[in-house]
This record gives sequence, structure tokens and C-alpha cells, in this order.
Amino acid sequence: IEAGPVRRYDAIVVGAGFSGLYQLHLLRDRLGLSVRVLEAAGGIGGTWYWNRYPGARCDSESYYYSYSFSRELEDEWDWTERYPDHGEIRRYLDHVADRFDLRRDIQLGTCVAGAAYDEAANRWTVTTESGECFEAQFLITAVGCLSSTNVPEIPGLARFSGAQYHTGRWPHDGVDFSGKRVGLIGTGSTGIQAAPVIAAEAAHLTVFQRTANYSVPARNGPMDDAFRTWVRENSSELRAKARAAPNGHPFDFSDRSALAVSPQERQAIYEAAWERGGLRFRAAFRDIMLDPDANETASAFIRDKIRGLVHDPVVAETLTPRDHLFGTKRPPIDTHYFETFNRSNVKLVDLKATPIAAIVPEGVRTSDATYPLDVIVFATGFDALTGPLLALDIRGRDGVALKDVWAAGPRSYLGLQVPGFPNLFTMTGPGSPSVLTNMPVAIEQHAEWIADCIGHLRERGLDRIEATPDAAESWGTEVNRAASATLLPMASSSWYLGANVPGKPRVFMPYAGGMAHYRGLCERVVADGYSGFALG
Ligand code: NA7
Repeated sequence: IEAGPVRRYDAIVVGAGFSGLYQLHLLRDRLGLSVRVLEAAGGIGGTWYWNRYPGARCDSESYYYSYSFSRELEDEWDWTERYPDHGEIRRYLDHVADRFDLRRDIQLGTCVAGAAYDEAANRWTVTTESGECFEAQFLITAVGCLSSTNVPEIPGLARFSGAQYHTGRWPHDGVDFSGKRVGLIGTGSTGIQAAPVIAAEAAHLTVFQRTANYSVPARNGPMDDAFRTWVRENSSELRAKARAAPNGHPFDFSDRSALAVSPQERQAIYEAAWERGGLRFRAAFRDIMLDPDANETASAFIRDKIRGLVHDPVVAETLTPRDHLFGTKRPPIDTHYFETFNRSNVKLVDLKATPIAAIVPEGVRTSDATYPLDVIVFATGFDALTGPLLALDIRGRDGVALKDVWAAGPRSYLGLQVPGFPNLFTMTGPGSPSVLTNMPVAIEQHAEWIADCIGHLRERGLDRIEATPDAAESWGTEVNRAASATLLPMASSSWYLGANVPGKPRVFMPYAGGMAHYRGLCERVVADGYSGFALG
């Protein structure tokens, strides 16, 4: 590919999802920087551009899975359902892009192939797959955490004679399942959302389950006017509550221990939380994610529910999680997932008992049977957090590659910067609390912190900021400490640990110390004159 002329900007932002849009707005409209956003997809929306699989819907509720920086934006947008589906979120982000006139600085269909730092010039050079070349003082990655799809390397995959899709790269004109025999591999949040919708349309659905999962009903429904009015009237309080919460959701966390109440009272509290539905089930007691005995009461409650919902006792047992506690892997919420297995056109295959041996032209072959299929849907997740960053082939000072620096696992300072990579900011990167948080809350904090930081440099005539190795080392220790204060590291096969991708280093990647606490730490770093960073 022939290199084109170099185009120069103050900042390059990679990605035009929730993060990239807001970062562009702040850098351009608040600081007056020249900014180019490079986006691989053919439209804006990030994860919501790609994830259009049946049932794709956010697990955060619509009234707080949105930006909070503009009251006008909030007042003019009406959500239609308790949880927004992928199409509605795209319409919202399209509206944001138009309203803040963002599109003129976003370049779609532009896949970054490499980014290299030139020390002498203090500039980043970003090249694209089509040979374009950009140069900027600041490079900000807004590439999301769950955007590198993970398709398992199953022998024979390429020889399948039917159609195969990964949920994170879903065709925009949809997939017609009518009359088809469909195989769905994976029972994480995605598979659990997709299964009921596919089952209702397909002739037959086979769900291939490796790990049985806990799931709580979402209880989705239309957003009624009374609720909408209540949200508008209480918007400031709700947003403040979300910002003050450990996970960015405006939940009322119980201050009681699950072990400090009688079994009858505990059951009643869990029943009420189950009826209300959603991720806030975790807030029923304060120690569900902290104390294994407390957690076991929640886990046991959900296991009982599964047994009650699924008619066939053998299928119910297979669907009942045994090898991890509730919430230690990212807990899904669902709409009639377990009930789907009561349908006569749905079969569950337990891959723990009968692993997949190969994909054959006619379908999936396990250790004991062949399942003939017309379509295979891979709901097998993502190379989380590090995958999208390493795909950019980032090279810092002296040409050192990020993939080499992170060979034993990611290290960062606050999830925002990596030593050796000056003026590179990694929004929602490993070491940030973003994936354990209602995302827009984390994203707004990151974008504002980065914009303030760049503003600070410019006000003082400084050109460069870089995390020190000591600060990154200490932050790594803090990330480990925070994780081990919770039950999260107990699930040995979670994507938080990188365990879902063969060969990936097992390092607990997100910061589990809570979003509000993290925000405070970031503010303290600024108040201390950007402690842990070298400015020059
Ligand atoms: P997840 O949560 O990583 O789930 C992936 C699922 O696919 C999970 O059930 C895996 O089983 C299964 N899987 C992965 N590889 C294989 C192979 N090789 N064979 C069989 N089954 C496999 O991804 P999701 O897309 O559901 O959710 C991602 C996030 O999106 C979610 O956490 C929310 O934040 C939104 P395993 O559990 O590893 O045994």
C-alpha cells in the first residue's frame, strides 16, 4: 500500500462509540483542539454498531445508560423501554453525534493498522489499513473493552457447510432463522439474551453450554410516562447517586449482611429483588460480592429458581451452576432464558459432559453425537480489554511494542496510561473500573479527566505526560488488592481474568475498588500535581 500525505491534528481518537464521541466533544468544543476520530466501522456506535444479534439489549437501564453531561440532551431524548435495545442505543448515539455536530470530525470505515511514538518530535503517527497516515501530539484509544471477537479454534470450523456468525459481528440485514436448525455456542450474557429470541423463530435450537450460568430476570417493559416524568424530575439526584455508587448504577444498596437476617426474611428480600429484576439483584445485601457465605445464599436462591423454572429435572440440573458463585463471572440478566428449555424445539447439550470434538460439514460433533445444523451462532465472547488495544499495534518510546510490554499481562497507571507511551491515553483500558461499572459513568469520568489533563498541559506550556514505572507498578498492586478484597477472582474461567482466550495471561484486569473510589483517586492525583506522572 502506498502511503498518502500525512495529516496533522492535535489529537487522534480511535473509536466512535460512547467514549470516542464524548472525548471528541470535550477536546474540540471545550479545549479547541483539532481532532480526528478514526472508526473502523461503517457507522458510529461502537459496540452497538456491531452487536445486533437477536435480543441484543443493554443490561443497564436506559435512563442511566446515557450521557449525563448535557441536561438539554437528557430532556429531549425519550427512551421507550426499561432496557434499551441495540437499535435504540444507536439512534441515541446518532442523535448525539448530530446534536453536537460531531460527524464532521469522524472518519468512518478507517481501520487503524499501527500507531508509533516519535520521541524527538513528540508526535504519534497513526497509519490505517488503507495506507492513510495521521500525526498528532495526543493519541486516545476509545476502542471499547469487548470489541475483539473470540471465535474458538474448533477443528473443522471452516468446513461447516451452513452459515456461521459471531454475535459481535452480526449482519446488519439480520439472519432469517425460520425453518432452520440453529446451534448456539456460549451461555454468557449474549447467549442468554439470544437463545429465547432464536428459539421463537427457528425450527430447532441446540444450545451448547460449557459453563452453566446464573441469570436474573431483566423484567424489561415499556417505559411509561409516569416513570419518565419521575426520572426527569429527579435527574440530578439520580445522576449524583450513580456517580457516588461503586458500580455507576443508581441503586439503593442494602447496608445489611445476607447472614444477619433470618432465613425467612432473606428469602423474602431475594424474592422481592427477583421480582424487580435486573442487575440490582446484587444490591439486595451489602456482602453478596464480598463474603462467600453471604454469596452462597444468593447463589442457592437462584439455583432453586432455575429448578423451579425448568420442567425437565435433568435439564434443570445441567442448567444449574455449580463451579462458580453468582456474580464472580459477569452475571447476565434475561428474558425467559430458563423457560426456553421447556420448549419442544430446544435442546441443551452439556459440553462439560460431552465436549465439542469438531465442527463437521453438517453440524457440530461432540464426544458422543453429531448435531445437524443449518446455522451456528458463536456467542463465545471477546478477547476482553487488551484485545482491542493490542490490535492497534501500538509502539511507544524506542519502538517498544505494547504487546511486548504486556506479554505477562497488562500494566497501567489508573487504566489510563502506560509507562513508555507518552501522551497515549487508554479510555476504559485494563486497570480501569469500566467493565465493572455502568459504562457511561466510567466513560464520562475518563473523558473529562483526559480533557482536563490535556488542558492542564496546554495552560502550562507543557507538551508531554507519561505515567512513571513506579506508579504503574503500585497501581498493579492496587488492582490486585482491590480484586482480592472481592469474590471476583474466584471464578477461574472468567474474561475478567483473560481465562476465556487460550494462551492469554491470567491477570485480573479491571479495577474492582469501585468507580466512586477510583474517581476520588484520580481527583487526588490531579490535586497532587499529577502525582505518578512525569510532565514535561
Ligand atoms: P462471555 O461472557 O465471555 O460468554 C462467552 C460464552 O461462550 C461462555 O458461556 C463461554 O463458556 C462460552 N465459550 C467460550 N469459548 C467456548 C468454547 N470454545 N466452547 C464452548 N463454549 C465456549 O461473552 P458474552 O458475549 O456472553 O458477554 C460479554 C459481555 O457483554 C458481558 O459480560 C456483558 O458485559 C456484555 P465458559 O463460561 O468460558 O465456560
